[in-house]
Amino acid sequence: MRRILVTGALGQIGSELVPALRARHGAEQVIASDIRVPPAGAGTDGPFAVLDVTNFRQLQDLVRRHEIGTLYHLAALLSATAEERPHVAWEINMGGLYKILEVARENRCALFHPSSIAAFGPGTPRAATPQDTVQRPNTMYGVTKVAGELLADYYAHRFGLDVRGLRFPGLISHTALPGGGTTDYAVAIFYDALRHGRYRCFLGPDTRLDMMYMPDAVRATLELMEADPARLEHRNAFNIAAANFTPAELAAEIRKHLPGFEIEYEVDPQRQAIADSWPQSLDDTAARTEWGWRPRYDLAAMTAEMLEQLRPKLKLA
Ligand code: AKB
Repeated sequence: MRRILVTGALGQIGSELVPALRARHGAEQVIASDIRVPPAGAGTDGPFAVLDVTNFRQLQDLVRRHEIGTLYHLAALLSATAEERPHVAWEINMGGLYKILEVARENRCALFHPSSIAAFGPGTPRAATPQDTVQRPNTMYGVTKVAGELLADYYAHRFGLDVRGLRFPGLISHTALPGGGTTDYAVAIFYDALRHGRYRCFLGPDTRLDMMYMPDAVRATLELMEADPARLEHRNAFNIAAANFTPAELAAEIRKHLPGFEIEYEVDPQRQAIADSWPQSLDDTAARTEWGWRPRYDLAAMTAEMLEQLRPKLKLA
């Protein structure tokens, strides 16, 4: 079997996807890569390479040297950072994807490329957003996600590349922190709830968004990549949904475990505007019918497990 390369492996998704891929295929079969060097002690459970995804030669060399057959391309800037540094976001999110697609084409690799709820914009129906609908985002992150979906579709149709993708909602994980996203509050709230008993939220109390616990996101990724290609009509990129809540609802759920927990709101206008431009919920019927997607974690199950996992990590009884 040809090997697997994961870009952005030290990020929020990569930190859990790499171990899942290694458990399935063997540690030596999965090359983790990132532009950052892993912190001492981390990244030693299998091969690791420093990789700048915008450097075509470095990428090509890595893919050929390790005989890569499948790429999981996770390296990207998230929404809030992309809005602060739009030129860098274009360079990394689009420039990186274009080079990954070219390397995948030349070496006949399969490719997973995540999209996001950010691929939709203010003109999109906000509730139960259909799989195929208006996509006119007004953020740089969203623009790169729509363009990425289209470019991936182009490579699939024009060159027969097996490229697949998911529109991830906000992702929640106890393993790695997200960085620079609009949905990051839904992770930070757990740390502050356990450490300080209170949290100051940068989104307003009624900001409703889809969210997903990382084990569901990792399983969705693996299931999509293993799905029978003959059944896939969409490929790039499927709506998927699991939990759906507002900051106030998440706070209420945390309070069931930590009765004294308090939340206050100090809205960041930029991140609030980004969240308000996104759908409140996605219709994931296509994912359910084309490859059998079923979430396992709702708000209650995710909250209970996040608190249980973070207590020992934060050295709290
Ligand atoms: C972000 O907030 O930027 C990401 C996303 C929804 O794609 N978590």
